[in-house]
Parts: sequence; structure tokens; C-alpha cells
Amino acid sequence: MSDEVLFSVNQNGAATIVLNRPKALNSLSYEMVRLIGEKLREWKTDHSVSVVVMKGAGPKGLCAGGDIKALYEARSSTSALQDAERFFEKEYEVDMAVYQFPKPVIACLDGIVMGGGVGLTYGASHRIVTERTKWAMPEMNIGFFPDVGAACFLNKAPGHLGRYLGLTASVIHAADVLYMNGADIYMESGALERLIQKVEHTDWNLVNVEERLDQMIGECKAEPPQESKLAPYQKAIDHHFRYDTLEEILQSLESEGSDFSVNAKKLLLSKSPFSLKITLKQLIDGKHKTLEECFATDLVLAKNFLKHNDFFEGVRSVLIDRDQSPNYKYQHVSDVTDEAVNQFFQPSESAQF
Ligand code: QUE
Repeated sequence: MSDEVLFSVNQNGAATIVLNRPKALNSLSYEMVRLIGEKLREWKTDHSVSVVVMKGAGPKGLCAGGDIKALYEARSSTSALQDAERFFEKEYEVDMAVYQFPKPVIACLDGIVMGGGVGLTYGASHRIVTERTKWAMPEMNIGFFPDVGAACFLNKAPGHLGRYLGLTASVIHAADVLYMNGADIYMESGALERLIQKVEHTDWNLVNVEERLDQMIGECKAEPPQESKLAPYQKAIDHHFRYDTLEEILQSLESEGSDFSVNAKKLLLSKSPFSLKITLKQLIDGKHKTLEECFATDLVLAKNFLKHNDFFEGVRSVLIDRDQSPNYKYQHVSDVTDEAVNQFFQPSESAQF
């Protein structure tokens, strides 16, 4: 039995999922997502479970994403590639199961919540951020793309903010996670700890679960200590990121010398041009897709990225050698043709990209 994720159900009807790989920032292995999926399926119909709490072990946070270092090994053998594909299939299935879970899920977005951590919590009914929250879809840093349903949920952020967050891989804090609709409630991390204690000590069999939970959260919640940093830039973001090509977005940012546009352009130019173009199309198309369709597209893209050298080069430069100087096959956005982008959205057993 793996202890990479811990499960418990107490007599009061409170169930807990603890991501328990603190040395790897609780990044998700295949075994972890498989076990979480199994438990959620069991707990869905288990009358002894009334609420589920999801949290991370250790001081750093909830979850840094998928175990990308393990995926890196997938470049070397066919069986490792199959393992990696299996990971994404199971991960997306479990993310979806959280959206569909029929009982309250309290997700503790305390500390680092990135990539796969966002995917696991976005569909939770009660998403709580704290003064320690560092939230991001950071895949653009490693030559990948914002997966785990991001084409759906980034489009739920105001205006074109989702495009900005996905394409720049910006790290945001509590007020901005609330602003972009990635969380529901703010409280101090100390209050969150007390709330979880109370959840565990309440006999859920004796109360109206939704009502009591709302009341308990109401007693702990607060206003975030800092205002949204992104809201003041909403107009600029909408202006520059309204275009449907990277070339036009970059041109728009270049046409103006504000700190915001200079910085945004610098961020974009530091990313894999191939990833940028895939992601923009993914987000444009995602606007008209159901959540299920977004996850299906994510799976096609993830499998194709496993056959794309720029993904492994991105991972190598950020997580393995840490030299931060990827040598991408596509160096400029103009090198990436529409044909190459469109082809990448087709399922392919044999193609090498
Ligand atoms: C982008 C990412 C990830 C990342 C860094 C990025 C990611 C991920 C990790 C990570 C961090 C620490 C670990 C680990 C993985 O870092 O998804 O195993 O110990 O999981 O810039 O997408």
C-alpha cells in the first residue's frame, strides 16, 4: 500500500485526502491519482462519508503539479511512454470526478497550488485560499501546455485574463485566485487549520451538511489582506490579449511602452514558441467546448507533447539541469506554422513531432 496519499474517514462522516509526497511538493504520481480516483468512487455512495477535505502534507503547499520528473524518463522507452499516457488519462479522469462529486469537497489551496494541483481542486465545491497561496498554471515554463481542464476554467476568468495566465505562467496570490474564479473563500492559514479541526469534530450525521458547513466557513472567512494585483490591468490584458494569433498579441504589446506590456512581452518571449501557439488555440477552441471536450483535447495534446522534443527540452532546462536555457526546435513564433499547430490537435499513434 502506497503512502504517497493518505486517506481517512472518521466516525463523524469527515473524510480526508492528504497528498503526501512533501519532498516532491506533493507532485502527483500515477499511483496517487489512481488511489484518489478509487476512493472518490467509493465515497460517492458511502453513507458514512458526508464531507471530503483535500489537503497537502508538509510546509510548502498542496501540490506542484504532475510528477514531471518521472515523466521525463518517458523519453527513453516505450513502456515509460505508456506509463506517462496512462498518468494523464487517470489524472484527467480524477479531476473530472472531483467536479462531479455529489458531496462537499473542501480544497485547501494553502501554499503552492500549481498545474495538476489546480486541476485536482478546480472542481471542488469549497476552494479556500490563504495568505500563503501561490497559484499558477506553470506548464508554459516547461514547454508543455495548461492541461487539467484549463481550456475550460481559464475561460471562466474575466475577459482575456485566462489567456494571460496560461500564456505567461504567472504566479498569483489569494486575491487574484478569487478574482479569476479559481477559489471561493479566503481565510488565514491558521483559521483554515481550525476550520479543518472543526470539520473533523462535527458529527455530520446529526446536521444539515451544507448549512452547517456554510455557517462554519462563515465564521472563519475573511477579506484577503491584499487587493487583486491583476484587476487594475484587466483593461490592458483585454486589449493586448484579444487577438487570435501570437504574432498580433506580441505586436500589440510592442506597440506600447508601459511596464505591463514590456514585462508581458518579455514573459511570452521566454516561453516555448510551439507551446504558446498550441495553448492559444486550445484556449480559443475551449471557449465553445464542454468540460468533457476540454479534457478530451487535453489528452490528445498531452500524448502528442510526449512525442515532442521541445517538451523534454523544457523539462530538462527547468527541472533536471536547471540551466534555464532551453534549446527549442522552434525558436520563434514565426517558425511555428498553422499546419504544425493544427496537426498537433489530431490524435496520432505514430507521428513524431
Ligand atoms: C512547471 C511545471 C511543474 C514544475 C515546474 C514548472 C510541474 C511540477 C513541478 C515539480 C516541482 C517539484 C518537484 C516535482 C515536480 O515543477 O508540473 O517532482 O519535486 O510537477 O516550471 O508544470
